[in-house]
Amino acid sequence: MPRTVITFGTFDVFHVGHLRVIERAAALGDRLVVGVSADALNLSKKGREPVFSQAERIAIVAALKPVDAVFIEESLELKRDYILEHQADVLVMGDDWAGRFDEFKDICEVVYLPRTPAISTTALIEKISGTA
Ligand code: C2G
Repeated sequence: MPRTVITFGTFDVFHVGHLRVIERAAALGDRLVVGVSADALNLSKKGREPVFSQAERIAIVAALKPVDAVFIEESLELKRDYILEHQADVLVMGDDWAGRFDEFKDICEVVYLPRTPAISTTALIEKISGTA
């Protein structure tokens, strides 16, 4: 049986930190499925509209070589359903989420990877807009 890895994220203003977490997630299995946060979910999570729409963000993530499948993550509460639906063996998240998804250890492995230092969508937006 191929080992399926699942990860989630907004992936707005796609940057190398996003790429690195996706590459490292893919290396933990044979198949990588990525849930890309819906625009409405991002608004409720971060209190602002993403720079790129969910259609644009999903197109970027789907085009990446290590990514086998993508879907829209509509709600944080549906994580268990997504894991089961995609038959994921491993859930991978950056360590800014450390401990937050331990409740899924009954259905899959849960791995938190160290974030890539010194880069974030928020920092990029501030740098580009001159507010940093
Ligand atoms: N990331 C990283 N290094 C960075 C920035 C981000 O490793 N410098 C990782 C995050 O830890 C996360 C992924 O990239 O695993 C996507 O980050 P975001 O787009 O910020 O996603 P987030 O809003 O945390 O959404 O259901 C969970 C959420 O949808 C996760």
